[in-house]
Amino acid sequence: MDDTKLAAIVEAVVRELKAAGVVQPASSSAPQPDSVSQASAPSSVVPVKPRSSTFNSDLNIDLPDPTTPEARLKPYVDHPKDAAGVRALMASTSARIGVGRAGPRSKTNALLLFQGDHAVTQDALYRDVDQKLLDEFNLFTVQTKVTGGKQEFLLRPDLGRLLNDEAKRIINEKCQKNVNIQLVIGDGLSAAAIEANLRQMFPVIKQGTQAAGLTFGTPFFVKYARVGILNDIGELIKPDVVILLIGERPGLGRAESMSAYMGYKPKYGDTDADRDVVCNIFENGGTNPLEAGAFVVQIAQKMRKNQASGVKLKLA
Ligand code: B12
Repeated sequence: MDDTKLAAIVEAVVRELKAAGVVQPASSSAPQPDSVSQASAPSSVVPVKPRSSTFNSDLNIDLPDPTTPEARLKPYVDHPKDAAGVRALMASTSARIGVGRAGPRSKTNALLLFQGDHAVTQDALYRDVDQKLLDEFNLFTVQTKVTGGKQEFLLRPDLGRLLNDEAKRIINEKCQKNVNIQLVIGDGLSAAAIEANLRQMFPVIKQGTQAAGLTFGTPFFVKYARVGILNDIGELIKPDVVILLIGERPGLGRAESMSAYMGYKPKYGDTDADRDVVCNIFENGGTNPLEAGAFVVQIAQKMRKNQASGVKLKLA
């Protein structure tokens, strides 16, 4: 496209913006060399000067925050046959429906919302659990065999299932052995999940265990933990039941979901078939963390009674 055609297009766009009141015409007494209005002057050269403080401040290109609950539920389908139906469908699911399209592409709003939600997911995955929270519950930290940071943790799940030698030494030194219930917290795949739920769930599990007349072992935190870490912990502490609170793989816009994975006398070679899970623990829409705490203690008692967990417990 030659410069003349381009300048004509720019001129037409600016004329429409002015007509719509988005851009104010520049005052003749105060020329604004960098403003959009200058582009309206027919010219064979397209203005490419960098923006400066004199850029027309009335031109607002910001969209409203797309992450508010109202914005998430707003339909963006052009001319829907059944507008109320689209709204009802959107309200019935957290799936991204009713987002419309701009030609073959996403609308800007839908794209921004996706990028925002994706950023929440990335933050939850790559961030460490707040040390202040761990201190609040006197949790000491040990680490798995992951040595290369989060990147290695994500690429090598096998290493996240094994305690390193230092961890074994510390646990042997600090933890009471042969307890009824051993509570362990692991970062897993979401620091946000632990931060959102631990404050509520920890006391319920501790008090529930003690109220049931059971011994509550020395709790601790495992960095770079996967579910399979249950086996190493079972071998070291020899508890009846291990409860592992761990961050679930975050979904788009859903990073605060935690799980409690549990096993009866976990040992080397145990698999997920030997374990139980209470999942989707979060407030407002998931399993409430207070209720989940009580439920987990009930399951632990059932495991002790039947001396089994996982599939064996279901068959008992
Ligand atoms: C990823 C995932 C899987 C992956 C795990 C592979 C992997 N290495 O990550 C795969 C596809 C294999 C899988 C399979 C199954 N899963 Co799954 N899974 C999930 C998911 C999406 C995330 C789990 C997570 O983040 N864990 C935390 C991280 C840190 O754990 P990890 O160590 O990286 O991975 C371990 C766990 O994910 C565990 N795991 C995964 N699913 C299940 C299910 C059960 C019952 C147990 C005990 C363990 C377990 O297996 C991994 C290896 O040890 C959850 C959804 C959720 N909201 O949690 C469902 C979820 C946990 N799975 C579920 C189910 C039912 C299953 C299956 C039984 C499905 C089936 N009928 O075959 C199988 C059995 C799993 C097994 N290992 O024996 C349910 C559990 C419901 C319940 N309360 O019992 C969930 C909650 C999904 C759902 N909403 O229905 N799963």
